[in-house]
Amino acid sequence: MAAIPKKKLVQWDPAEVKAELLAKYPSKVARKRAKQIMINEAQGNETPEISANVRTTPGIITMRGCTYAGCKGVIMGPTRDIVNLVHGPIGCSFYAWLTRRNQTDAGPDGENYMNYCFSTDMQDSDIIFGGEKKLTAAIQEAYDLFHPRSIAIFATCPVGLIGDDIHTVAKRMKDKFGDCNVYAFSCEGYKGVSQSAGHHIANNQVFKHIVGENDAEKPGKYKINLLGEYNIGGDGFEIDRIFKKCGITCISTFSGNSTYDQFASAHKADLNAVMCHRSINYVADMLETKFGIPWIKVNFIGADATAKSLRKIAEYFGDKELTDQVEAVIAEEMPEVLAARTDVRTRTEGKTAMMFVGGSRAHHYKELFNEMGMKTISAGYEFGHRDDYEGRQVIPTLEVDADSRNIEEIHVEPDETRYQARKTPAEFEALEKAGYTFKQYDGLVPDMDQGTIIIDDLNQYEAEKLVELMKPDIFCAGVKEKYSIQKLGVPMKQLHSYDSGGPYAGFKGAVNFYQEIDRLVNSRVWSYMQAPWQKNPELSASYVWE
Ligand code: CFM
Repeated sequence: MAAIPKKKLVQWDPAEVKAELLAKYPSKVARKRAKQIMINEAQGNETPEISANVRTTPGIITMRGCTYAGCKGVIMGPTRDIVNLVHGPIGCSFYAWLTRRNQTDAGPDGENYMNYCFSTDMQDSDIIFGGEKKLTAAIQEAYDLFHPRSIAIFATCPVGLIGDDIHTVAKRMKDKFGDCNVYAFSCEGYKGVSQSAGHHIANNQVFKHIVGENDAEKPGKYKINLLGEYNIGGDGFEIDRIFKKCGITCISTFSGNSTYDQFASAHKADLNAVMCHRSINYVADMLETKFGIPWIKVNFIGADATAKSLRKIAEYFGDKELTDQVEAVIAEEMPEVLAARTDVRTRTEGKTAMMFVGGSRAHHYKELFNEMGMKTISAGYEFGHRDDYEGRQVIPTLEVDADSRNIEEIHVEPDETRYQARKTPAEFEALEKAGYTFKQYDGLVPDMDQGTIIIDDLNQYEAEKLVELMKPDIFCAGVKEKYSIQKLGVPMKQLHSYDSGGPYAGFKGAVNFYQEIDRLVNSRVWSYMQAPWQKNPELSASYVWE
């Protein structure tokens, strides 16, 4: 690999960059990847729509995770009082053991199993003779030790391959205990093309087995659920602080810093605010159909976006008391944010960023970079669907392929006793006439500038090429990308786990982010780096098709 020239190129041609990214691939792979690389606003691009949520080509080092990761780690991981028992080899559990930095507050009861790692530790003999007995014994052991109110079982790849019936085992144990809800997730790693399938499997089961279980009235005047917020690096704590200050009651968060009872009471809220559209939009739809709770898209990443989202929540309730309080909170919080912003902008204005994260952050964090005067020149998702790029209007046109057919779609009807319209048709109409939008998300693409490059399921090779060609001032992705990017001389910020930083949500989070990014993009330390092979290239090879 050649050392990167120190001097920055001022301009790059997106069509040339795209051609360069594809140049080394065999033609079949190049054709497939071409559909996943989009020059924004179709400048000289034959593919006005992006191909997404499709299988990764074998052999390509994808940034994606597996379906089990999406189910066990992402959706169920942050709930503290459910024992999450993994049925599988120990490696799968180790991988999912608190590496996501989803934080929790142990709560007044102190019931918190987050720091434990529960696994059946499957061995060769279990693969040959079946693992159901071992699973039964593990569930019993967890119950005897902790008496939790709920045990969730997660299938890893071998469980699906040998055909252990985890759902029957779960049902049997639930009936046996009587005071512990036991259910299972068929979330084998191979079940879908990415972790996105795991989100869907997890959410479906939470909806079927938990939501609606607790009908007790919850105190609070303006009751909402926050869907798709996972309290990474304490983001959820900052959002909760702001809600409390505004007088907004959060009945449940799916699933940052959550408890079993929050899910069970979710139907008691009057509005669903959706943060990460990718991981949970279908739950918002199901909550609306079954219980009558409308949903809106919000974003608490970025101080301006936070203020906008708070105003949107207040407008829904349409109560002067709440509106005044929200305005007072914004007025109180913003001066500190603006002071920090003005300070960093003298150094960050005009710098460039690239972001390749999961299924929503590439969009959300663009807000923060905008606030710093920084331009996002290339971005994309690991596992976003077309609606996350292009907006929800494409959903009816999405093709159902063999992989998506694998994931259960729950058919939901209005609940006979619990369905309740939150507003009269006239009230909804008045809101919509005033420009209020429910159930709307426009996706990443409309927010990206013309000529920027949007890439789905970016891989290791393309990431390095992209950095080499476009030379961003900062690259944001995950730990798998971190060190190879730094070795290219470019600062790298993890936007999954936040490295060891955060929170970045809300007002205080924005200040944190400005200051950290300012330090990163204005430090020259990485540009002095040279990897050993850049100094002394020892090996060179070429592909057979060259
Ligand atoms: Fe939603 Fe997430 Fe994301 Fe996601 Fe994730 Fe994550 Fe993410 Mo890592 S739920 S899609 S599966 S916002 S773990 S908290 S950072 S890839 S962009």
